[in-house]
Amino acid sequence: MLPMLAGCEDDTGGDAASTGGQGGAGGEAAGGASGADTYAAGMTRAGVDARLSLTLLDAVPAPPQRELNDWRVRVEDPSGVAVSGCTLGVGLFMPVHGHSSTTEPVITPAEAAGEYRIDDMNFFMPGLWEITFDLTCGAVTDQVQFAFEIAR
Ligand SMILES: [Cu+2]
Repeated sequence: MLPMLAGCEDDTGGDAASTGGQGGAGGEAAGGASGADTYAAGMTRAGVDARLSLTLLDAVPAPPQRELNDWRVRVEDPSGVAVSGCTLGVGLFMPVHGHSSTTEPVITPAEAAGEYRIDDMNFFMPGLWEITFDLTCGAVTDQVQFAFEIAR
């Protein structure tokens, strides 16, 4: 564990610089009080520009938990048709603490159209994590965000 991350474990310091103010761009269909999504296999989230959508086909473990997580996702157009040949970027971020993850997820195209495996997403501490997908399918781009509360 990196020393700089140790401070994240407690939020008791009232004078800790408030880094709030970002996030919240996509808050539709939020389930929890903290803006967290409620995991369900097959849940679909529209992109911020409504040009592409992403379905979270399944997550292992489910619901998402601490340490390494493997997801399977499918890129779709707004009518739900799978879109092939896309490039995905995946970002993991803790908005409350202002830091990302320590490792890069591994993204692998799957055999089925529009499907990708996202392996080794490391939610290394409990709390709210935002998972942001940058999708590029030819000339069409969009961004899809999920947010899950990771338990201790
Ligand atoms: Cu943190």
